[in-house]
Amino acid sequence: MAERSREYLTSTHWGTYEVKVSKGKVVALDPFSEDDDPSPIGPGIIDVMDGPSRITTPMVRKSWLDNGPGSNTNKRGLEEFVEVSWNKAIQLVADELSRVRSNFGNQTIFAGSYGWASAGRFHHAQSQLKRFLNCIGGYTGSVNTYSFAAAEVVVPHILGSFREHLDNSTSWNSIIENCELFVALGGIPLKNGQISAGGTGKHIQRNGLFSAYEAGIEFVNVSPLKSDIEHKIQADWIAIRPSTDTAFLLSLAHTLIVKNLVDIDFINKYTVGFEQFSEYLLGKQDGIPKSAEWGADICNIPEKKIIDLASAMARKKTMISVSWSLTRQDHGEQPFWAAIALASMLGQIGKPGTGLGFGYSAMNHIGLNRREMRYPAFPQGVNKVKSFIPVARISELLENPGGSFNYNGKEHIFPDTKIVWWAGGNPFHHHQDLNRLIKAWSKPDTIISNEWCWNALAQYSDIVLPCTTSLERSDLSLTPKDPYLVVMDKALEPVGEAKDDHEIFKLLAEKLGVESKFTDNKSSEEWQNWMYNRARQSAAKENVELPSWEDFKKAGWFKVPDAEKQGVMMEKFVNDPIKFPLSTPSGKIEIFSNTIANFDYNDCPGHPYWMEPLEWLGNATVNAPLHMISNQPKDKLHSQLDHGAVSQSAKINGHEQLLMNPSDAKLRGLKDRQIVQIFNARGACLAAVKIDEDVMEQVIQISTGAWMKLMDGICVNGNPNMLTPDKGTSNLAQGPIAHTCLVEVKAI
Ligand SMILES: Nc1nc2c(c(=O)[nH]1)N[C@H]1C(S)=C(S)[C@@H](COP(=O)(O)OP(=O)(O)OC[C@H]3O[C@@H](n4cnc5c(=O)[nH]c(N)nc54)[C@H](O)[C@@H]3O)O[C@H]1N2
Ligand SMILES: Nc1nc2c(c(=O)[nH]1)N[C@H]1C(S)=C(S)[C@@H](COP(=O)(O)OP(=O)(O)OC[C@H]3O[C@@H](n4cnc5c(=O)[nH]c(N)nc54)[C@H](O)[C@@H]3O)O[C@H]1N2
Ligand SMILES: [Mo]
Repeated sequence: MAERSREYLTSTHWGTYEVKVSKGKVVALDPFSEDDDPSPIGPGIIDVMDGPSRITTPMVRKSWLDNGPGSNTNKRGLEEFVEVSWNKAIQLVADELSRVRSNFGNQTIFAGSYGWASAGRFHHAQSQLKRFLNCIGGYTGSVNTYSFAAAEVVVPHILGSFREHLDNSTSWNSIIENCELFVALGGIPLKNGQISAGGTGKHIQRNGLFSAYEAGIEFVNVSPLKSDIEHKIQADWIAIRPSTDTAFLLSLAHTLIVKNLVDIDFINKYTVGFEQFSEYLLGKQDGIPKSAEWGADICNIPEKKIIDLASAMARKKTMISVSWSLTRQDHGEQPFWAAIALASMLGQIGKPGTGLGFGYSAMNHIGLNRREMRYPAFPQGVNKVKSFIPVARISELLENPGGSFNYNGKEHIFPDTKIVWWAGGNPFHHHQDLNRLIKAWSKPDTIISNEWCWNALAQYSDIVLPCTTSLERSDLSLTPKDPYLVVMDKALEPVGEAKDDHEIFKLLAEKLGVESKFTDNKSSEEWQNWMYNRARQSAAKENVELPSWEDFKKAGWFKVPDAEKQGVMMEKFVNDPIKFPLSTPSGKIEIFSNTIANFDYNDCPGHPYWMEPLEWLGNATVNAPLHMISNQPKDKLHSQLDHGAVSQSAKINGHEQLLMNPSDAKLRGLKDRQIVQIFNARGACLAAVKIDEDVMEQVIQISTGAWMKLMDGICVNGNPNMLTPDKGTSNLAQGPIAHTCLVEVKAI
């Protein structure tokens, strides 16, 4: 390649980097000049670009290759693979697609393919897969995310939309200028703010949080983990029992009523259904007032603390932030609904720096005061198949063909699944109760994956199609969530025989006679040019002038100017509820929702409601006395780059760390750095103990992301999803409930 006038640039979900290449190898990923708080995650890719963990040729599981689809499917994950040529691999996949489509129909192809893949607007693996399948009749897909499925379904009933409010969260600057008290359920974990889906230019969460602290704002960290807010912020730590936030919020709301602190004007003007809710809070029907005393008992928090906090929240300019993790729990709809009700009662929604926020520092774009931009995605076409699953019902889909499930007021049927196809996600990372998934995984005839590294997904497939990483192809990072548009340079030739996902689907499209439908007769470069120019046109409508494609490519990046005014969530509605009503049936905040009440679900009534979670410290047993929090890892994104040097350096003898309170360690005679087994009735994994007072008693914390590697049925690397329960949040959203999980720990 010719000499370049600048370093190669690349964009990842965790940041933008300058890539240094020497003798055909990546030797460094240096921080982007604009980023004063770069994430250390980036260089984690360097040592795993090639080597034994890289998939370099198409591979087929031996029984499948010898005997065809459906052969020895219980040997998935155990059996050897045979290397095949690309020609052969494409032929095998094309033949299998034709067999299944003509015998069973396209709905038997499951290609929800949930996952984060890599940044880059064009080489987005899921979009490529879905466009291809839409060219040949479609597939069964999935709806919602693992991140906050419960909120995605319930919040639109309450506020008219979830995404709109999330994407227009009140800016950090507005908080800094106006807020006095910041109450954070689930903390403000800077580890998570390293990430933003689709690319991150400049990391802003640390600066936001510390500037708020320096401005004198008081922070309260309501979380089982003290470290969910940096120690330097000196937050008041309320160590709440996991999965009890709804009870905590209800008891704050009850306290406001009995102390006459409810902002009745706000309630009357902007909400409906407060009456039903307050009857419930006061215990008019069930005889149980949801008082501070009641909440104290459930959450294991002193009653006085709840009363004092409620008063302080009413007295001061208060922001309530609810972490997304609160939705990844049994009845995960309720904490968000309860928080919206509480914030309404305080009457500070829609006002500068106060009210409500969804997960500050869950990602870098929350509170980032960016302009609202609209950019095109790689068009997926139209899916003719209408069957779908709520994303976390994957095991049930495979186990229960023809069975029914409830979702958001309707009943649906699980189709029969013959082919499962994953490109850009890792169900053996993200799904709960992996032993159940492994069993269900043996049902389909064929499992296909596009992957670049030999993780558990690749190992549990029949046909593995090796794809490039973003360092081996040109792309552009273009996401409305971040003001930086970044050229992603091809820094390296593809390793081995790896091909871009687009190229893989193009070959398949050619084989099945739909090539020009798939490519639209555009090359990859032409597609990128097309997407950029479309973005340019839409930016012009917002009075933002993006440089020409050529100038953009030359410069390497462009920053869209910040929004002129500090963003305030729901400001328009609060300033003028008649002109800008919410898209709810009443046009107002629905503290009581008739729509949801009419669904008549016993696990999701018409207003915020405390229901005991499936597993919590309130029903802990001698066999499972500890609550396990499996939160997001600080040194990687989910399972991505777990095999790389950055993630590996945080491990203890190759095992993931498990944080445990000194008293719980003492009770079990465990020492720091000791290798232990975490177990419950569903499964087990190994981990290394780290004794830490930052985690409350009876709770343990282990990050997600360790690659599943089984020995005698136990994951030796420490994947917590061996233990988590696989059940929907409720009949409403059917979201995942990973954070609701009881376990025991023992020495090995
Ligand atoms: N216990 C527990 N489980 C959880 C959570 C939790 O809090 N606790 N959190 C959940 C949440 S919020 C999420 S979002 C999920 C995340 O789950 P996933 O998004 O499935 O996790 P990733 O590891 O990011 O998976 C991305 C996969 O894409 C592959 N990949 C990267 N680039 C490319 C590419 O260009 N092409 C192709 N074909 N593949 C590529 C990577 O190698 C990787 O295997 O996990 C969920 N699971
Ligand atoms: N470095 C890094 N950053 C990430 C990711 C990653 O994999 N790595 N993943 C990204 C993705 S996809 C997502 S969806 C977001 C998720 O963002 P979050 O949902 O915020 O992620 P978590 O780390 O699971 O949870 C945040 C904190 O909530 C606390 N918590 C857990 N259960 C409870 C509870 O019952 N009550 C209370 N009050 N607190 C509780 C935990 O102590 C935890 O540290 O993070 C994103 N950011
Ligand atoms: Mo997520």
